[in-house]
Amino acid sequence: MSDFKALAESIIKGDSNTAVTETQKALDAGSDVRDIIDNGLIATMDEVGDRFSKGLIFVPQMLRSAKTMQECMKVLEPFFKEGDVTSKGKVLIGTVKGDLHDIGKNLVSMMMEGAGFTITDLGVDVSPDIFVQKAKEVEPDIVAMSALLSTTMPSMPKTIEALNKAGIRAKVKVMIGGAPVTEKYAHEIKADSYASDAGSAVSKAKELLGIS
Ligand code: B1M
Repeated sequence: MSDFKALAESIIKGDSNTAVTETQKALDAGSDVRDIIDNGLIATMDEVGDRFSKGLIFVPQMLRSAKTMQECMKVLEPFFKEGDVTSKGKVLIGTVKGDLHDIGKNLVSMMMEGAGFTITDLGVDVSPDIFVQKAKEVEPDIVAMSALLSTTMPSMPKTIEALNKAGIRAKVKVMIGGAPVTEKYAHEIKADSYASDAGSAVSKAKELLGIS
């Protein structure tokens, strides 16, 4: 595992220029993209979350760190592409109603797109009605929901119920994820799949659609 101290410090400070330079440096030094994401970017956002919980930083600082991390992800995005990118299926993805966290959802989208899925990203704060309306338009193979707040997780079963009522639940697979979400919760709300991170979201999506 590489040392991402300077990268971590720049993300914590919200210093985008240095963070982008450090990300590029890590790539140039031969670090694995997955290592940079997991141990450089995500580990730092966990540290940011801890500092927020302890009252050492507040929402504006958390937001600056988030924006800085998104800049770093842009540097890494080209490396997500797999060789063969003929469409593997359509994925409709969004962060659920009431929830504005989109970094994890964006990472999942990028990796899925890189793996050959066609993504329709509905953004954040997506209500069950919008999921249904867009599912009718796009006819996705997978409806993917992200939630980062324990208070917004209940919007997941509400969305599944809305898909049911609209008569499209049987036509789509539902995948859920996000830090407070668990496999057990996925079973409880009758989602078809749960993924703990963006990499496993890709393999779970392939599994759901029976492709290798
Ligand atoms: Co917020 N926030 N936040 N925040 N924030 C958390 C989530 C929190 C854990 C911080 C803390 O207290 N330690 C806490 C939630 C507690 C809880 O409910 N369990 C929290 C809180 C409380 C809040 C506010 C309520 C704060 C306030 O206003 N008082 C507020 C809520 C706003 C709202 O949404 N309505 C808020 C606001 C914000 C910002 C806007 C400032 C900013 C988000 C900016 C943005 O996303 N554009 C922010 C941030 C940055 C965080 C932390 C620090 C980092 C989140 C992140 O981006 N992580 C976060 C603490 C933490 O996570 N440790 C925190 C990196 C990202 C790559 O990981 O999103 O987990 P993650 O995604 C992972 C997996 O979860 C998975 O794949 C990714 C990894 O590969 N995954 C999926 C995600 N979605 C998936 C979907 C899938 C499959 C996998 O399939 C569909």
